[in-house]
Amino acid sequence: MKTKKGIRFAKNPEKFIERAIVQFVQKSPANRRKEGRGKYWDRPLVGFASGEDPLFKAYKKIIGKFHFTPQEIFSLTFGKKRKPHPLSVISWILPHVEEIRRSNRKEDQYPSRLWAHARNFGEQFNVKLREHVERLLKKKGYQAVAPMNSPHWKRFRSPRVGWASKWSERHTAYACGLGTFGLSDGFITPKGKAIRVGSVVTNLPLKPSAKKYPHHRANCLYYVDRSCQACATRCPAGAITTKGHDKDKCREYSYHTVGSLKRPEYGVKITGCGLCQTDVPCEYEIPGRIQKAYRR
Ligand code: B12
Repeated sequence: MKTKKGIRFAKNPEKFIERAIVQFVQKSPANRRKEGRGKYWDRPLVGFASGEDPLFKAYKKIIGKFHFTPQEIFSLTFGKKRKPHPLSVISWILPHVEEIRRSNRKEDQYPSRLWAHARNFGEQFNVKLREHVERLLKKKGYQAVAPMNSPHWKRFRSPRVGWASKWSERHTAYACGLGTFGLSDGFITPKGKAIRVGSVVTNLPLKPSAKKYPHHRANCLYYVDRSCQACATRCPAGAITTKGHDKDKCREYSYHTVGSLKRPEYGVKITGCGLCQTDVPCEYEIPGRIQKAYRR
């Protein structure tokens, strides 16, 4: 089977999968806005990691024992094999389209209606994209699971790291070489921080993507030279300081203050907030100064 541009699955499975994800984002009706014209998501970035990447074991310490390794979620889904197959992880970044980012940039207290719709309907699209990738791999004879679509996935408050879950899309994207964390905890990629993330674990062998960044905070100006705290200034909840991100304050604001009190005005169940993701130097790119340093 070939994609429209003639990429053969057997010859180049990484390119084939990347192309399939790009095409789904471009063509799926679920990525068309419910109100007005346009889309939620622009062209995605796609990366790959080995299921045996030592980072996944390290996440047991960095996040908590509860965080699945690829092997754990795969075995829970498909049963334990005596000799486990080598696994791969596919991760993608969905950048908000310019119009949605622009609408949120203008706000200083609550998210724009468009942003709230992207949080609600755009994540529904992300769920469909995870299913699409699972189906595609099954059609090719491989097993695949999107941890966030699995009944085994849960979110909760851990005593040590606060709000967390059994599969972190951002830590997975970091293992796939797609970006790094910022002062706000936001994940900063070559397409910026105004993004959402998704992933799938499979027994299809895939070549891991290069890891371009020297450490897990390398794309954030604050951690490079303390020159920026724009996300902290933007946060209407006072949840971001030089000590980092107060997840309880952030959650209280985006779920309670915006999510329940203002919900009727948005007409969607989940609104998000995302002011820290827009009108900041890392909104749509890795800040220029950091990019230049990578080129040297
Ligand atoms: C729980 C949750 C929340 C909680 C807590 C967020 C958090 N920091 O974990 C609350 C309710 C506060 C929240 C808020 C928002 N969320 Co939220 N949330 C999640 C969810 C469901 C789980 C996150 C999780 O498991 N985290 C695990 C914990 C441990 O991660 P952490 O504390 O950030 O990790 C830190 C340490 O591990 C540290 N670290 C220390 N040492 C090391 C070493 C290494 C090697 C590494 C890699 C890291 C590391 O790095 C991190 C940063 O400090 C994910 C979906 C998913 N399954 O991933 C979405 C997700 C994180 N949320 C997302 C978004 C968009 C938001 C909002 C902007 C709301 C909105 N949509 O408008 C806000 C603000 C987010 C922010 N500033 O982080 C996106 C992230 C987009 C981005 N650019 O980062 C995600 C990935 C959803 C998605 N599918 O795209 N969210």
